[in-house]
Amino acid sequence: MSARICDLFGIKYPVIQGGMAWVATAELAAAVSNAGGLGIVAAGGAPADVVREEIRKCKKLTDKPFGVNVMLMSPFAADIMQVVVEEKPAVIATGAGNPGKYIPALKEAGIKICPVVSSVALARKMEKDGADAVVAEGTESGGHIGELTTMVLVPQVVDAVSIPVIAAGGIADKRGMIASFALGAEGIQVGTRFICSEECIAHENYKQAVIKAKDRDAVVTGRLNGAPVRALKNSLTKEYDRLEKAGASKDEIEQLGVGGLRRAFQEGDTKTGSLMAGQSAAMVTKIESCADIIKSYFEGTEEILEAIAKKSEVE
Ligand code: TUI
Repeated sequence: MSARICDLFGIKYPVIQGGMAWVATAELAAAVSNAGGLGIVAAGGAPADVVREEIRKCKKLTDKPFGVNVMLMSPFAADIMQVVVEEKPAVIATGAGNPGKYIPALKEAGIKICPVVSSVALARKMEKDGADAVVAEGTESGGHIGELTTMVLVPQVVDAVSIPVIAAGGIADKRGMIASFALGAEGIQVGTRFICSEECIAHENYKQAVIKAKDRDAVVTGRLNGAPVRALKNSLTKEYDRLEKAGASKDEIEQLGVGGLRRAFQEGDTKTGSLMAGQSAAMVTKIESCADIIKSYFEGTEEILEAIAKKSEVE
């Protein structure tokens, strides 16, 4: 089944790298694409000219297909879409909104469209509007998140659409990948584990924070103001909670987070930086190359499949 995803994107392994703001640079995206997955350059909150440079840099670092993720809450989203139409990466992924109005121009440019969705309704709408695939992203993910878990979202999206579904959220090893395939997904999106890749240029402190994280360390802030974000617990997340509980205004709370990702990614500020990461941070134990990370999802899968066959035998 994964062949549909591999054929669609022109890749060897059905592994898509998550479009992590700041973290998903040209270096990371090119490394994932060179290793046979689909690397993604994330626009995050960057202006359009910066995104154009990052796309051009990625083109220099790989001759394999890669994608660009546009975060639709960005004030620059429309300008970035124009850049994407001009630069023509193989794939566009979107997050944090409905990309419907951009789809005709993207299709016209021959770019494959793969929106990230956190609900069945948006998945259906995206298929109707012409998306080529959807990423069904569970609440286990890092960054801006929806409500439903990967376990319940993926099969519902699979039942609702006939385009390929890529599972995301908490898929940090081959067990998660096989479980995703059991749910009907045809590919997986991996984010958090790629933060801890050799090729990711995030500050070493950010990577070590992910490696040190335990099961309940990836917490959600911003639930009350309607923009929930998952990140590793630190002084910043505690201050968010305090302000929210004290009834601070939306503006005041948003102000707190300004520059947070940059502080974590560039300066390695693990206290007041925003260390966005998914729940699977606790399952990431070392820094490896992107090629080794991808390989680890596909080596030794037979044992798991044999064990599943035994456990699900009917007498
Ligand atoms: O977009 C993401 N994850 C992100 S974006 C991001 S950048 C950021 N920086 C600072 C503060 C906040 C965010 C970090 N992480 N994931 C994909 C995703 N999309 N998750 C949930 C959604 C989503 C939510 C609501 C998609 C659509 C939607 O509603 C659309 C509609 O109109 O129905």
